[in-house]
Amino acid sequence: MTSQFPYRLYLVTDELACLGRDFYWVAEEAIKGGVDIVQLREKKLDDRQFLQKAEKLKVICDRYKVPLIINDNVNVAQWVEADGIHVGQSDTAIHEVQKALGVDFPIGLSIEKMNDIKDPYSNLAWYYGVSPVFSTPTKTDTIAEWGLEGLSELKTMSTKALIAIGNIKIQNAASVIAAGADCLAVVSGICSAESPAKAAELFRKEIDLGLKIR
Ligand code: TZP
Ligand code: MG
Repeated sequence: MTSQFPYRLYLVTDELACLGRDFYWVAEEAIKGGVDIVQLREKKLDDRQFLQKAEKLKVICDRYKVPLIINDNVNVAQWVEADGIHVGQSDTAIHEVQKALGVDFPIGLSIEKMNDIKDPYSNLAWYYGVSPVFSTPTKTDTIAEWGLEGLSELKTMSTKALIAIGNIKIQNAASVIAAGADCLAVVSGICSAESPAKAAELFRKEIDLGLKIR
């Protein structure tokens, strides 16, 4: 299953975290630096604004052949012919999303606690977002952090690709990979970096290091 998720560095967008710089510039720089999958996640937009952003971001992602995943919006995912959709535990239920988009449409699912993988529907997921590995000011309505030990334990319980999210920085990236993450999902560590390209490049180096030491 993990082999069907070959991506290593997952940019999750947040326009606010771009600190006033052009959103599309940040995304493109991040991709140039080594981001190989992108999720559009903008909580402050209405449906029309979200769709417009998705359309523009899709053009950039297509140019670099990087998949675009849409956060919790079935209509937008369909309209822009996204490469996948991501839902959290309190979003649209994963089986409803699958019903709407079809069995072949890739769906990422956030896992907030061990019990979440006991839900039989969780098996429909393409990957699990391990949320949050570390608590983060970017998203404060979270239950509890997994920590490296929780992440490693989850790895032994599931064959799904595990995407670590939550305060992932260049400084802890290698240890999160070594603990069992297949991919790192990053908001502020890339969007707020002085050079999003350089940050992505450094993340990729740490990911390679983490893969070697695990
Ligand atoms: N889900 C769990 S933590 C998080 C999301 C969307 C935000 C991660 O942001 P950052 O800035 O990389 O800590
Ligand atoms: Mg959500």
